[in-house]
Amino acid sequence: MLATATAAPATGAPAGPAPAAGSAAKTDPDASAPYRVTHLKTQADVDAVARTGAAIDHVEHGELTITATPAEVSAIQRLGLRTVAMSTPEAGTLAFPGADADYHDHAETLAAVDAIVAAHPSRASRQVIGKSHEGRDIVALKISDNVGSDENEPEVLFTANQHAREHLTVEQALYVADQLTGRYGVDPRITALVDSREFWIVPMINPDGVEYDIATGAYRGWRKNRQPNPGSSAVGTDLNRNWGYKWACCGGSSKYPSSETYRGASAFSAPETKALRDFVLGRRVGGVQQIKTAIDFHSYSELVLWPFGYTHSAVVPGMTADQNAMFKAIGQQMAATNGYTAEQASALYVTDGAIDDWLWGDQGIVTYTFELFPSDPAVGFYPPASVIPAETARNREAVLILSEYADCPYRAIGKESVYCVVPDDFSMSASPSTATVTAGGSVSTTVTTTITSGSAQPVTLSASGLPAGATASFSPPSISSGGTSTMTITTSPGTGPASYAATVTGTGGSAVRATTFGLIVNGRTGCSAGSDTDLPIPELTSAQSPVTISTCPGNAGSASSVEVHIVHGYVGDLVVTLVAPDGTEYRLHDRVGGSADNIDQTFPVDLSSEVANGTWQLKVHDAAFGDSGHLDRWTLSL
Ligand code: 0X9
Ligand code: CA
Ligand code: CA
Ligand code: ZN
Repeated sequence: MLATATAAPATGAPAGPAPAAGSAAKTDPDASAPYRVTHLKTQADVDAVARTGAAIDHVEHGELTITATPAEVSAIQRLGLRTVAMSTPEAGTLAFPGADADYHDHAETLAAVDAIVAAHPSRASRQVIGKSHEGRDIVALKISDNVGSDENEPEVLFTANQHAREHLTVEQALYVADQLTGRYGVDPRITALVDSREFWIVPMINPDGVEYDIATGAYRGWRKNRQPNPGSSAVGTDLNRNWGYKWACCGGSSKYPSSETYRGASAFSAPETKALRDFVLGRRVGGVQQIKTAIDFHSYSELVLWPFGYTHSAVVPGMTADQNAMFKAIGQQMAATNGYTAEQASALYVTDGAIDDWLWGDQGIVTYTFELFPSDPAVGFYPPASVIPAETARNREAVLILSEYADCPYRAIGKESVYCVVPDDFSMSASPSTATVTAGGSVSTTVTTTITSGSAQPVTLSASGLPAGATASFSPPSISSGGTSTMTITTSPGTGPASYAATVTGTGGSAVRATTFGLIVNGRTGCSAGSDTDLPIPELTSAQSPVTISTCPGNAGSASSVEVHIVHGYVGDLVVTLVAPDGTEYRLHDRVGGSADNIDQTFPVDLSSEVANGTWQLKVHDAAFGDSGHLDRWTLSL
């Protein structure tokens, strides 16, 4: 809710927004006030009014509703147009007493965001993307499945409230957040979107302006931020003229700080636009902008607007005919669901430095500006809170449509095959993914390829990382992606006992993919032995665990292994040695590992100069005072 509530003008009054507070309007020669401008004949007249720096709040039938300084009013009159001052609602004349309580001020907006995060911690998270001039947090809400990880999903951005007095836009953003979280698992369309998209909602870009607008008990009709302007008593920059694409190019913003459309001293001179810009730039991964579609919410006039705003031309550098057709198609589809009017932003009047031109022109994000309820200037910027549920729900369908297009907006003109071609790709897996074989034996697994995008491609299979002397064969050796093949690995009799990670590679026509296959080779039959008897390892003492091998012909292998499991609180104390039947010692572990707990390790060792049969010992020596433990079990494979 807003902290205070004043009404919109009395119904029927020819009034729109509230101006600067009544007394201030009389004492400050620069103060803006609402006017109607009549007797316009052409679009050029509208652009000429915009060029004076006046903020055009509404355009209809050759009449404008504006907010302008006295100098701007004079300039408009010099154009031969007539201006009519509009009535100013007084503080306390409550046409809708108490009715504005449901609007959210800054603190309440943050609380609403926090409540959503608390209720849906796995799908909603909040971050502060920057601070306003007066130091208030500007917050972004993320909504997605697995919200904690940055997944490779098309991202969608909703922003609101660049203009302070456009309070309904905050409610619109919170409505979208509520739907995406509260309807998850209930509405299959929402569930699918939240699972396949990453949503970002910035519900209040201009918190200083909001708090100023509502601070006194009478709405001030404030539009800009609250940043002072050096050398001027006039406060504030129009955030929607401060963006760095064609900034100040075309007479669509003012250089005068007193103007309602003051563009700022330079592009992104306002901390609020800079914070949002940096957030958007931060959404690039490997140079690719992840945000694909966006809506910036404003009020009022019930419009769906697309770029560019800086020019009346539809097709210009940065906007091809196909892109323009795509914007128009999606814009019209959305407008068909909410009853708004769909048109290029400049059809209203030329602006430069607006967010939509930057998001599209600089970042390639398919961005719309929505001007919300009402269409009637007599209701203007301050509709009663009773309209919030219906007027925010009114845009539900349009929001979902644009979100669904985030994977490929060009689908709207049937050109996904031209602009959204994903390369043919596939993934690979092996089942089983690990297998055990005795040296000299063979083992099989099924290698499956799965198409992950595009269409099928021929894939040739091969394997690497096998033990020495082993071979892999595939049946069939070549498949079409989506198909399977049986891989058979045959090991040689002399293969040492160990675990091997083989890599199975599928070389396709347009992608190369791989999977790993774990191969555990057991030693020769009759050539391994182990002990499962716990053996204490007292402080500063040696302990020996014997095993006997009696059925292994000839010498041990060059790739023999000793699997050791010792429970100990300080492995840096330990020296672990394998003692051959003839007394030769092989050091396996020599006081490394510091304070780490336990040894659970398989040590490869070349025992080819040892006769296999006989009694082998694992000797464990505790070389330092302070910790003790025990040998849990060990296995020798020759
Ligand atoms: O003038 C604006 O910034 C927006 N209208 S408002 O009455 N809410 O101030 C419209 C911006 C539309 N986009 C562009 N013209 N680029
Ligand atoms: Ca996700
Ligand atoms: Ca992502
Ligand atoms: Zn606006």
